[in-house]
Amino acid sequence: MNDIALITGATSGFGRATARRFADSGWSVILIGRRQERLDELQRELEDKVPVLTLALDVRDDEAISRAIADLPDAFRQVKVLVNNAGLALAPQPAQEAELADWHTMIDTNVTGLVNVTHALLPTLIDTGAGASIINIGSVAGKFPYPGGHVYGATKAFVQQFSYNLRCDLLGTGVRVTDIAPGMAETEFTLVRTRGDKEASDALYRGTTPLQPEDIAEQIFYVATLPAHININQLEIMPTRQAWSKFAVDRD
Ligand code: NDP
Ligand code: 8X3
Repeated sequence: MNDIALITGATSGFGRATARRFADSGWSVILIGRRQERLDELQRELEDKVPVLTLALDVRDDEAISRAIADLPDAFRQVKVLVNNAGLALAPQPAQEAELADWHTMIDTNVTGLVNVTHALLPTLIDTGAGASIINIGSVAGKFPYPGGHVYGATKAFVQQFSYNLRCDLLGTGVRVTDIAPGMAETEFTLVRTRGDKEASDALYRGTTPLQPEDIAEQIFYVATLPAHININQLEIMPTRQAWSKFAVDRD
């Protein structure tokens, strides 16, 4: 039987590239996202290679998530790798100008959605045991504050600490946990963050060399396929052409 990976946010960016990466190496994939037509498209692309199950779900819907996991068909039941990737940033403006609804959406997706899927799959992953992995997609924004990062960065700080705390509780089960923290990567992320402003999105990536979705997919696959006795706690990955900046100071 093939190894099985469940990937959230598989309709775009890192998640879609990760689905392709695992399928290329013969893994069965369970793909979660809200956009059915994107899931169908990816299924058509991959199903000649490997078994593919698509679940058009919103990770914020805990009941739908736990029902879908409980009802997984036998051929997809014994999940070995969970990639908690679904997530988004909204409201790039300063905190004092952001809509409360956008803050809620980020928390509901990046925090609540991630714990919903994790909670539903933990018994399976523990049953899989040695070699199983939870790979959570955090961000450099969870470690380094920047203007406009407010709730987005805070949700990614949660992802880091939740990942570390999970490791403590899963000690002895064989289940590994990794927080992958990428920097600037060219996906639909900025299009979502700016509510469809293609020019702003293109401008952010223009004239530099951002990470590509395949770069992160390769790291996710690497972490997931290391020998079972190795746990990468965190991987922080930036483009070579991105670095930190100096502190800002308010002056008279
Ligand atoms: P994309 O916008 O390209 O992809 C986001 C994915 O998340 C889509 O597949 C989307 O699917 C899914 N998603 C969003 N909300 C939900 C939801 N409520 N339920 C189910 N799926 C959802 O962005 P990225 O690939 O860049 O983002 C993936 C992850 O990487 C996110 O967690 C992001 O925070 C993180 N990240 C991104 C970086 C970047 O610079 N791009 C850097 C660091 C971290 P659909 O809309 O179909 O539901
Ligand atoms: C996404 C990367 O730098 O836009 O998490 O916050 S950044």
